[in-house]
Amino acid sequence: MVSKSRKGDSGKVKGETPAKVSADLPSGSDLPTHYDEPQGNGGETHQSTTDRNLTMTSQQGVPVSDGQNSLRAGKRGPTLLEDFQLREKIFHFDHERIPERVVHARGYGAHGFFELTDSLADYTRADVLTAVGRKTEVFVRFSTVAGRAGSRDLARDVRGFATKFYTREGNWDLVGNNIPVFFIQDAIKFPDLVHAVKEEPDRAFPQAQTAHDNFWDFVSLSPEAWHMIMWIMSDRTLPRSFRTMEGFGVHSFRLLDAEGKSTFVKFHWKPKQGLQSVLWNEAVKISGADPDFHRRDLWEAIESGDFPEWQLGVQLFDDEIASKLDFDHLDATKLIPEEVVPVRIVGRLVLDRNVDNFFAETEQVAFCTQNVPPGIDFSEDPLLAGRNFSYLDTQLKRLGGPNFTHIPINAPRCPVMNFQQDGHMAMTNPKGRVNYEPNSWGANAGPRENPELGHSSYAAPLDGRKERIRSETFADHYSQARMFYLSQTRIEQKHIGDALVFELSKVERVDIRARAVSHLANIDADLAATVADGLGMAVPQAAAAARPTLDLPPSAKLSILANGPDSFKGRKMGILLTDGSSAELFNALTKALKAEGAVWEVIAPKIGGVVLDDGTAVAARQKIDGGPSVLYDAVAILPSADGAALLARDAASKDFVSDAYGHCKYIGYSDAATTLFAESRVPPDLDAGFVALAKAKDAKAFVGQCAELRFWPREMEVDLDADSVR
Ligand code: HDE
Repeated sequence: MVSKSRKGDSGKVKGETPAKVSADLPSGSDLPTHYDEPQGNGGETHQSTTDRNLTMTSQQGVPVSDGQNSLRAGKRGPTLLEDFQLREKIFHFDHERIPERVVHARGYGAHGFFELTDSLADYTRADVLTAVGRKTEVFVRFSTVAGRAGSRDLARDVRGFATKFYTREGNWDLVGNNIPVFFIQDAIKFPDLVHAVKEEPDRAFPQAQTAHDNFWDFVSLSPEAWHMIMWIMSDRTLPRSFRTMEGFGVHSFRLLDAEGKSTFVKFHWKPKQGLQSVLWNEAVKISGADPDFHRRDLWEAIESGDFPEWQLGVQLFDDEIASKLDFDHLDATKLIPEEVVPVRIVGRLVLDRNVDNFFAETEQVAFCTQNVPPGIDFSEDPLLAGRNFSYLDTQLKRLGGPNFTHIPINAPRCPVMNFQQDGHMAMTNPKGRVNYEPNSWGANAGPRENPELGHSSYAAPLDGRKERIRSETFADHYSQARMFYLSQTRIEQKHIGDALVFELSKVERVDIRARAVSHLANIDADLAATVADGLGMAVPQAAAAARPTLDLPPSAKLSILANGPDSFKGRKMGILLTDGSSAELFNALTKALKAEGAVWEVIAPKIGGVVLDDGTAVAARQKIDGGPSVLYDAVAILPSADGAALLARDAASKDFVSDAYGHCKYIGYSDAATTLFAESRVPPDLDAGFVALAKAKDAKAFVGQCAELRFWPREMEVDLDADSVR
């Protein structure tokens, strides 16, 4: 029997793709369907095959004849429980999710390698840090902390920067952040910190942000958090890209040489792409325009062959240097300025391969701070001690059993030999009769301990009373917060003030706002006054401080703007075109961008693209509504005269211009673009951030100018809050 394709049915015909069918199928067509074929595979988008190698199977390897129709008793009768194919497919689907990470749930990873360029053999016996030229496979996962796995990329938040080195001596996980200090000094406070920052438990919002009462309540009652507060209110928490962030191991670790001699070490990642962040107003708009902004950026850079690269730096110091510091290096709320202990560059990290599958690799990767090869060891930082417990424990919950090291992304690349066995999902139990030690099976005895090669801990002399107490060397909470603030450029200081005012304006309880500002009074009087003014309140009395704030020398390395790139390489320009745009300008601009190693996207009134004035058709990457200027580092606005008149009537086009202006971007423009500017809240006297593109040669100069990334003087003109820093 042939039944008719009903309206609302997919109307698919065996062997045809739905697209083709829908294009060809007039409504009410009499084309035959598969509905009368009890065993047919539905003829959906896939054709059936007779090739055994291409044959779909169940998880048990049983070939599947029809994956689109369940087994039923009669065409319109009940579905049968006997249908093991249906049950297996649904069963597997039901269990696709694993618990998301309790923090750092949203993340994105890539593969690459680490190459050692300078040996640390004088300090450590770790192969990964002594074999110059050795390339060690790595997997890196970047993340935000507070939001859930589906939250947006550009939340104001610390970024995780976790690296798994698959060394010849086992996995080394350097699980760091893009900020060198942390909120708290003792691991026992971590659950409170995380509860306070995440969504409030009764209402389940706000998601992925610190701008709410619970967070500011907690930190205003925790003076130790205030150095970190300065960092998270800075542009560090709004990175332009994972590629433009630094990374830090945060804690002091130890390097151990063959004799067991210890040297303290702090690890740094320095991006070759230079540091770069976005503005808050931009971040808010990017979050709507492209919630996947950072993951897309990393994916696209790697796919295009523009492999991001970082240098690995180490700060090495011993007890003597440590004893001369103004603070205790075991306190994770402190950093060691590079001016005090210089960073020595010892290697490079290159990310050159995207994952094949996000879940299998990025979601299942299990970082553990306690994964260290021989020659690397821990300091007595109490935060690190807590982490060394937490990470292993959390994997059991997330990955369901003790054999998560058998999952390919977590499996060491060197031999793994021991007598551990069984458990959920065991893939590789030891072979043979022996599964214990000591044993007397001679040549078949299996693996043995190796005191010479094996990991050994630093023989730290210990003494002390067992008690719950914080060292008085951890008591200065404000001096480095002040140092950080004073190390920023004026623009960056303004952004910190703006962020504090923004966040505290979202706090409903006035007493919490006041308590927060009382800490600022210990950090910088001007900042406290600016923020109090921004909140419309009087400056409160300074919070009681255990130690007076010291005036430490500023450190230039702490500023993003002082450590930016010197070219537009790896950046993205948005080029707005219309029909009739100048081919000469467009070609010259794209040539200059290519020469610079930059990329571009064409934005047009229609996604089908435009026809330039020489008749060339150019495809668009974005329709104007989907490609706002916040997605680009700089923009070129090159409409024809007719095109500009058209765009001047379009809200999205006007936003494109006014946002690029408001976000201090460099704007290249054709003569005709001024018609659009006149309608787009741009003052008639164009500032020096606007670059007229009349001739082909102007394009090169424009791209050169874009190396500065932003035309900062404009910020003083476009923001009411700028009055505070004039
Ligand atoms: Fe984490 N942290 N953390 N953390 N952390 C986790 O481990 C924890 C801390 C960091 O991409 C969890 O596998 C405690 C500092 C990163 O998979 C968990 C304490 C720093 C990632 C955990 C800290 C970090 C995590 C959640 C205080 C910077 C993501 C899922 C003692 C140096 C790794 C997981 C990835 C993830 C615990 C503090 C960085 C729960 C108890 C300080 C980059 O184990």
